[in-house]
Amino acid sequence: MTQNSAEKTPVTLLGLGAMGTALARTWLAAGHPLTVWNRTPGRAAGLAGEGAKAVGGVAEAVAASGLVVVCLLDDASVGEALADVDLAGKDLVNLTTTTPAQARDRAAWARERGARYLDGGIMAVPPMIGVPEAGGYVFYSGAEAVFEQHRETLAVPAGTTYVGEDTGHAALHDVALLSAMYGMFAGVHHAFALIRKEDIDPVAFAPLLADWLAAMAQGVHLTAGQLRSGDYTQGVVSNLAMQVAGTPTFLSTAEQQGVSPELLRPYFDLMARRLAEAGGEEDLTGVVDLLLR
Ligand code: FVH
Repeated sequence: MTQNSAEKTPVTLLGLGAMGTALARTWLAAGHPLTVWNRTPGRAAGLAGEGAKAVGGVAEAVAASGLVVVCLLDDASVGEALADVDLAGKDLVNLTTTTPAQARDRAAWARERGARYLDGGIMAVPPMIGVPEAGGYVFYSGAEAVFEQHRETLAVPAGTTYVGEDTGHAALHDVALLSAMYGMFAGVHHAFALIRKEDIDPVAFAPLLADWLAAMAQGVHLTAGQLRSGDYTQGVVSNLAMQVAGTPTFLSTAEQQGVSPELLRPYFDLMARRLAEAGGEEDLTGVVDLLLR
């Protein structure tokens, strides 16, 4: 059901950093009555000029709306900001990046104070907020009733992906995707280091790298299928024995190019361990099991 302007859900937003400010602008543009609070009040001035109600106290901000969205630096700042605030009857949606355990603890903390709780993990940077074609979205987990009731309002800044009642799962999805991103950037940086001292234009090299990574990213589906079936030899294209045999080439090339192997070597060590334990017919998927403690 689409709300007309007069029925738009009032929103309170706590936190006007780079992300909070971007979120705020989208709710204002969509016609939601918006109350904002920030620890450093000066950051609210611009939004007040755009139609937000900027208040000086966090309790006043929370009292203004049934839906309270929090986007602060970290979990500690959420606890600090809301320590003495009456949350009874509120729907608290926390978009602050946390660990899964912090999200679950924060949900219990909110319940004890009479609030319903939904956790969010933002898969976007501020310029992607309010730009649907940029592809940004937010993982949500926790109280499904809160998600359903506010789905339309939550979809204003970015897409929404609900990942279940376990409150920790939005944070877990968020951190898992970002961890994969850091692994990817580790490889990207190693690749650029390899060509850095040569007469190779990094700008010309970049599309080759990006296209290769995009093609190889399809491998996550094969990995997922193998993890689900438990058969890591299923559909193998490049087996582990062949890949481990190739690792000296990568390490020697790094040596010859004057590049530290410190990003590659830990992964190669895991590949060699898995080869020793499980044989060479598998894919790389067995490394997942080696990481589990
Ligand atoms: N910006 C990004 O690229 C990422 C994208 C993915 C999601 N993250 C997470 O979003 C949360 C907020 O990030 P942000 O970009 O808005 O961060 P800052 O610009 O640094 O603003 C931080 C706000 O938190 C307030 N704050 C800090 N400590 C406290 C505290 N103890 N009590 C109350 N408020 C606090 C700070 O207030 P002030 O310094 O202006 O007074 C800002 O409003 C974050 O979890 C990212 O991981 C963003």
